Amino acid sequence: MLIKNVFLGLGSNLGDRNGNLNDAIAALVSCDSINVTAQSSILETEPVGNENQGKFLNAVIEIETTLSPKQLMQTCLEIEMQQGRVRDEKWGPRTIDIDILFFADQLIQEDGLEVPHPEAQNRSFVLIPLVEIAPMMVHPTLGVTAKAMLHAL
Ligand code: GSY
Repeated sequence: MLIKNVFLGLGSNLGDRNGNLNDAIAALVSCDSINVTAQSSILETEPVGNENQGKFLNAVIEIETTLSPKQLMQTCLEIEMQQGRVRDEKWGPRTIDIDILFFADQLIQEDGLEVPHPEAQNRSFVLIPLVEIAPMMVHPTLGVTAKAMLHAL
């Protein structure tokens, strides 16, 4: 089944940050089971969590997919690994991070996967690019638009 209104957040603060984001998007585009339907601008953001690291480049993309949430998470992890992501420090620097922010209006709580992303509404590096591509999308549990979430920050 094709699921629309799926949003992914991408971030990089190591190496060729712009290249890392574009490579990750190209890898997602090349998946038969994923159709990228919108892509935000890339913006530079101050690090959140551990401030003692370099600035990030962030973007949000909208996709439609036939993958399940777990399969999509696995695909994102594989792309991260292909791009040399080492998962060591929780809030540490990373070549590429791909988070599932929203999977249509589905609520998912499985080991290693929580959707909607529990911090999405608190992060301007998520909300600014999200509002650029989908200002009127509604958070499935908070019941407010992306635009309203950004306004509330
Ligand atoms: O959660 C994503 C990784 N990450 C980021 C990020 O992508 N952007 C900014 N600005 N700060 C971050 N802290 C972490 S962890």
